[in-house]
Amino acid sequence: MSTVSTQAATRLAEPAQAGLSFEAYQSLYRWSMEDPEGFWREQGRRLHWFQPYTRIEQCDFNAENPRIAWYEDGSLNAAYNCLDRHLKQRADKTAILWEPDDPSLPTRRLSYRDLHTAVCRFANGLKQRGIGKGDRVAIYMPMVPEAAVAMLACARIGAIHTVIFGGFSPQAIADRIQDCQAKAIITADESRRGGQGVALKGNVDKALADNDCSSLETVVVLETGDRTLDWHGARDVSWSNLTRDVSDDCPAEEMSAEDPLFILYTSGSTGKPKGVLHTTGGYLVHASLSHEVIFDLQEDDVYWCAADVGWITGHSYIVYGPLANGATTVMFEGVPTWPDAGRIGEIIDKHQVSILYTAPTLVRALMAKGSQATEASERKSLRLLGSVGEPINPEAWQWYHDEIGCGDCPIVDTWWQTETGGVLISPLPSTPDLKPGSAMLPFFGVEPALMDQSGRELTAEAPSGQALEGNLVIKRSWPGQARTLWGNHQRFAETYFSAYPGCYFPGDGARRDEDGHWWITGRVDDVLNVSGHRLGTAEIESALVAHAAVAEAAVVGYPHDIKGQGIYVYVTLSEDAGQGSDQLRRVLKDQVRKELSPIATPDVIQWADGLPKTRSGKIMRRILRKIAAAEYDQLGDTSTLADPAVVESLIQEHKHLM
Ligand code: 6R9
Repeated sequence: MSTVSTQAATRLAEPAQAGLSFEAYQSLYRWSMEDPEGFWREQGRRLHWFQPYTRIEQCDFNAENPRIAWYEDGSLNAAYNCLDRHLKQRADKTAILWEPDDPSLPTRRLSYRDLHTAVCRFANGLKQRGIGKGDRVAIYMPMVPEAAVAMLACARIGAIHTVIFGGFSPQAIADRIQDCQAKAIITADESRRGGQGVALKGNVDKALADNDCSSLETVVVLETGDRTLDWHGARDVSWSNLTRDVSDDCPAEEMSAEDPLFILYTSGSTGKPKGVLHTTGGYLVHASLSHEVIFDLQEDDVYWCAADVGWITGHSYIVYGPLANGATTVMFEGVPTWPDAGRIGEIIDKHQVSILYTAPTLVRALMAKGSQATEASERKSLRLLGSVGEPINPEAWQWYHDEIGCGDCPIVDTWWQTETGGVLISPLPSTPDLKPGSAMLPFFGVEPALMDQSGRELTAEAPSGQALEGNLVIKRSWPGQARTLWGNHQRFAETYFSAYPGCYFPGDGARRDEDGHWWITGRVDDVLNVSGHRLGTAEIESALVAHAAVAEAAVVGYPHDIKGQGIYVYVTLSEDAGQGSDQLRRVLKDQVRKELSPIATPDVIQWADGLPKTRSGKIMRRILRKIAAAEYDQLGDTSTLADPAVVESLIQEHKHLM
């Protein structure tokens, strides 16, 4: 394993090989704050550059026109760094260890050599279809090694991939293809989860049939089973045909550090999902450095991140970070609670997994099953646990620590986002006195601060031992930061840089305690976090009002034992829709599933004659959130309401529903 940086090792208390001590973390962090150029110049050397960089950072958090660039004059290739570079020493090491949904089917192991060959062949296939540098390619795949092959093949030829989560609907696929004008989509006949098959190719066909996706020329289909497919003449090609007569050799395209690597769509508080754009050099430095240091990666680790490649966690910590570090990364096709709650433990024992990285929602789901989740496995191979996606409540943290980790493994609670590319706030395994529920300390180069509503920096004025709470901001750039939103730099500026000029605003609230440790308190905007998935209330609302019976809909989150947040919907029916009924509730839930995704399905639908609005017509979600949480006595100031009587009737109806 490479050390934090071979050169910098002389300036470290000890190399990462032995695990970074807390003192080493502190001195490296200090270095990254006092001499960011020197620090990041050094860390950039962990990658292979075709053309070495001389410039380190050109960043300006300008509120109207932010500009972020790292290692700008260097050139490299992400796939080369994840594959070719390891062939000398690790050709036979397992790169991807694949565990199928059906536990009775065999595991697949792809060595670095196998993966390199598969990527080169597939990349050559894409080239034959006229795909090259700068073209956008959508990937809508199950959790199979070919999903990673497809990503890396795009990276190899300089095409920009956009992975679409396999649970998304045809409409969501079409929206993304249209937004980035994708030239090709790579999919499979089906995905298998929990013993059920989902027709991925069928969803793609529907997306393309019902929408104008004229940019799209090629559909590549991986055939994994015997599902019958509709083949569309020149447009569709099977994976096996595409790679039949191609060479094993495909030179890696020389990319500028600031050339795009991928777009990943994520929900915002308004409008359609945003195409978050990541570039090549800085992203890969950050993903690989954070992966090595935060997970204290050792050469013989079996590392399992139980996320989906459709999310940023899958990009940075299943594919790019681990493979850039030459690690063995586990990919799991299925559902962690199927066939039963013991599956996670069985996979850990079967593959001797040493590092497990997952989301609090899964921990809570297992916790609810009690001993069923742990009795059939030993989990002795584990030495480190990670958490990501949402705040982890202390009970779940403790259970994860005591039961899954047998009381022996530190937990790294990693706070970050699609937009941050990699982890920004997290303990290291060596951080003393881990606090359940706290993301603890900033990663190298990350300078967090707290703001109040009026834009005053709380952290600037308070003494270091004082506890504070406010809106979290990051005061300077880091290499993995998103550079823009695809085709909409203005929305990028407005969303992240306008609230607190000179700072990046992630949309989360946080607390810094007396010891200087950070606690993320959750979203402060209209974004929900349901089972670790980000969902915009606006998207769900527009899926609902698309139904003729709905005049108006307002969506809020409410506390949910397993999901963290559940989806609570207030619906005002249109005049001629008649009375609300359970039948209509089912229809509306179905509408959201189809328009967006099953993960966006409302948990509760409450009929509302009216919604609480200001005189200017803005829905006061704050009040709706309190009612959904049954906190009727904490509604706060209701004096700006146009019609205060609405609130009482909403409360009565809520009591009636619960
Ligand atoms: C990586 C990822 C980002 C949002 C983020 C925050 C929440 C993520 C967290 C956490 C508390 C943690 N979040 N990790 N909250 N503690 N350790 O999840 O990206 O899907 O973009 O979601 O998730 O609210 O703003 P993404």
